[in-house]
Amino acid sequence: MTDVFFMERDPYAPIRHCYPVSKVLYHGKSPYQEIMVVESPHFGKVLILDGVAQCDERFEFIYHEFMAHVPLYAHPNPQDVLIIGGGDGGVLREVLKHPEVKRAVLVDIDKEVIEVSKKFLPTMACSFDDPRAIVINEDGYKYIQDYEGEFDVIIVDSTDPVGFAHVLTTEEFFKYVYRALKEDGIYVGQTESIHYHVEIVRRVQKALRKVFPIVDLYTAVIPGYAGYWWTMSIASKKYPVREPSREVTVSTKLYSADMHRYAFLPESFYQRILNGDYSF
Ligand code: AG3
Repeated sequence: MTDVFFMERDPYAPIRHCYPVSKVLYHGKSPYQEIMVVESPHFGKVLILDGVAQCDERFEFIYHEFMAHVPLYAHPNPQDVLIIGGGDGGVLREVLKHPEVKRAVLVDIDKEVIEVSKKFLPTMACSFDDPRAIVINEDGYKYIQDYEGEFDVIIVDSTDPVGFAHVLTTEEFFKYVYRALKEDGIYVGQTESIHYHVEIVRRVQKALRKVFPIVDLYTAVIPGYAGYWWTMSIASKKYPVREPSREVTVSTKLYSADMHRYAFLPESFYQRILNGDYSF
């Protein structure tokens, strides 16, 4: 074991994760953020943006599978998919496992995250050369404003809602998402943990409810994110989301039809979170 550690700077969590580091593989600064890739004995390579661990080789599959397959299987025929953020390529890899997908547009503001991921995280950034992948380096908040009725599924794989990522959790943004979706489209975004970030979860859920007729919350346990019990907010124009709408055939490590159902919170707990009477 090494004596060198990386201490995470999670903007909202009341604790700090500390990763043993055997090697710093990359450390740089893009116009948008500080980018780091370290090798940690238990986790493998870890991508760190502005001091916050985004994904690690060991457990990234959990987050990426649930971000991609819950909306894609709730939808009966997802052909056009938009990913905002997700420059490490993990969500893109999962999205492109669906043969129905004809086009996956990935809009990440920071080109350097994609470059660094291609170089150091090849198991995640392995699908950028797929002919169905289109990569655009632009601000997702601006990009989405140009589209109407274009996408079946929109996935927002953003950093925590601070700085340039904050607008991606506002009602104004969700109105653009609604417009950019086809008339039966589905949105998903990562919305932090239940116990350390419940106010953020509630705020985003309320904003989504102002815009979409069907809004729900599902969760996955992510060992690398402080708070662990991580939430994903989903909103749909037409299809119910708690069940897969077609047979699950893609190969995964954790996602499956019964895990899809299990990921959604029981109604009573969900209502407590929404109403603000889950306090501790
Ligand atoms: N994006 C969301 C990471 C949020 C982590 N936040 C935290 N630990 N406070 C992950 C990018 C993976 N593609």
